[in-house]
Amino acid sequence: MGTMVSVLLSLLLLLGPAVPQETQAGSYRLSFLYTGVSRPTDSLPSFQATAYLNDQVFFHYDNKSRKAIPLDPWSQMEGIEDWEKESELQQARESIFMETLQDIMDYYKDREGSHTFQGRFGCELLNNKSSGAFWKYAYDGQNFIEFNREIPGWVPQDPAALNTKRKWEAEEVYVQRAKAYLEEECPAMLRRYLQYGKAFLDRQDPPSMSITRTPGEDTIKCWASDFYPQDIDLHWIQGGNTVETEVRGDLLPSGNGTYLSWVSLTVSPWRTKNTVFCRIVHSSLDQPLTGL
Ligand SMILES: *[C@@H]1O[C@H](CO)[C@@H](O)[C@H](O)[C@H]1NC(C)=O
Ligand SMILES: *[C@@H]1O[C@H](CO)[C@@H](O)[C@H](O)[C@H]1NC(C)=O
Ligand SMILES: CC(=O)N[C@H]1CO[C@H](CO)[C@@H](O)[C@@H]1O
Repeated sequence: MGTMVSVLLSLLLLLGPAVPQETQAGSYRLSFLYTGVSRPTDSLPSFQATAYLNDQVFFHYDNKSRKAIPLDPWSQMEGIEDWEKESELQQARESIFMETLQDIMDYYKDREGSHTFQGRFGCELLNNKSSGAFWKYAYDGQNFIEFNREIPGWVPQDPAALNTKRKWEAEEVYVQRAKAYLEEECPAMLRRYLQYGKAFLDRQDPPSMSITRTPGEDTIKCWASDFYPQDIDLHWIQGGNTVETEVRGDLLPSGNGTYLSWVSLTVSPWRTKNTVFCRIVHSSLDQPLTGL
């Protein structure tokens, strides 16, 4: 039981999910996304964890490497984290997380097929003050259990989660630990990371524009690439008026933390080259970019 307790404590200390979202000015988020699957494949490890600072991937851990591996530019920030310790922490969390997945599958006698367990947790700072936190789990895509800081305690959202709640609240200190993680430790970690990485998160990378036309198709595309932050306004103008967007491409992280987006336009005879142009508005630009 002693081992169980210390593992659970470290789990509570460390658990958190994160999903990339836009953040308002002066607001920063540290978040974690955990995914466990009952049927791992070559490309899908049984367990993986991704940590984010705002919408930027901070580090990645999985059941194959068993190591927390920071991405650029974080990997070059000497002292931002002790990666050996972080790896050990993720290993401890992995075992609790996978044990919980097993408990749920046992409860439902879900022996067949592939099952997924996900956890998301994290915290936010607004003007250096703790401004939000969350900690929740989903089983096969359905809400499973969530931490409520007011109660404080775990709120089951699924019959099997009653057992999980019992386990995670077996001692009052577990609950206090989870609350303290969200309200104190996580914001403190985030403050520390910001000492190293605030400038990177605050950076303004201006988009570059390009127009492409696929031969044989009657649409042209206006691309904005390599920009940061994510929020962008990209549209076609015809005869001085904004053309209602027909098709817009998703914002795709380019792999180095910048984004890519496009908007297409059907070329018809009345839209001549001279009257149609593309316009990009982004926080990094004093003046909108225009062009064809
Ligand atoms: C942010 O808040 C922490 C804790 O309240 C404090 O120690 C730190 O000095 C603050 N930092 C800034 C830049 O205000
Ligand atoms: C990001 O990657 C894109 C495409 O690989 C490249 O064109 C761009 O210069 C890179 N931007 C930065 C800031 O490294
Ligand atoms: C390398 C390694 O530790 N792999 C582990 C991944 O997870 C499975 C199931 O949880 C373990 O059986 C492996 O040992």
